[in-house]
Amino acid sequence: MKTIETIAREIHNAAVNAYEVEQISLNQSISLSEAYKIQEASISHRFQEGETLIGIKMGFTSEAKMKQMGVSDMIWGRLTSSMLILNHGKTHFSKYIHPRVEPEICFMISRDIEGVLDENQVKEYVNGVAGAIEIIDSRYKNFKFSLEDVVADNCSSIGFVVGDWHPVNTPIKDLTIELFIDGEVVEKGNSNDILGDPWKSLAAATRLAHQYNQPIKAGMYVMAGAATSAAFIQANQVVSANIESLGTVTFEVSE
Ligand code: OOG
Ligand code: MG
Repeated sequence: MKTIETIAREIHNAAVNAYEVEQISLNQSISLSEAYKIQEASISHRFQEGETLIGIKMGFTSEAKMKQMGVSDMIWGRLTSSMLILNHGKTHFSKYIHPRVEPEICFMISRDIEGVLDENQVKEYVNGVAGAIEIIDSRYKNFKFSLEDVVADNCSSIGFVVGDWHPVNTPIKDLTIELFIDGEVVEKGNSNDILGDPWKSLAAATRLAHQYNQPIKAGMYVMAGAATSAAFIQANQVVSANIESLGTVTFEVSE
């Protein structure tokens, strides 16, 4: 049996050096709470290497994602400073193992959140909403995992791109969302596919963050989770997402 610290170190090394590892659950069973401890310990290596926490992300907030990955519960992970990619920017394929992209909505937190808030209360703590793309890159072979495996692996986080910020009162319900690779639509969905209302994802984030003692601070990004299934990307592609009324987010994948 490996310790939490050993597993955390192995996953961290795999993530920062872009190589795949065996799913933990194939060799030993871990509980969900141990999985979150592995995530925390693994991300603490990033902090020791100079990164900072810049936000949190929600996962499996849509039916499409749960079905695609064969899991059935919401999860959350940590976004660190190396993960932010500029809109219209570039990323290098060599940073990744088998990356996928998914269209999301992102919130900018304006005031520290202490407790658990509902989908109306959270609006008082946000000063911007934006369309976004998340790049996910499971460290596990064949992108296969149990719920505990993916939580330990910081929910496959590796990158995210945020579009232009819009005021907090911009309607974000019932928006058409399209994901493009090289100009071709590869996924299409609606913002209501995120828990029926993306604000509910931020409310859920306050609940999970509170449960796991993770403060959500002013200035943090919160990613609401994908509205559609995720699509694999390759080098030399241009990825974009169009989120109705929030605009277009795009980046280029070079060698
Ligand atoms: C886990 C991450 C899920 C989302 O938006 O649902 C996620 C994965 O699919 O690898 O980020
Ligand atoms: Mg995501």
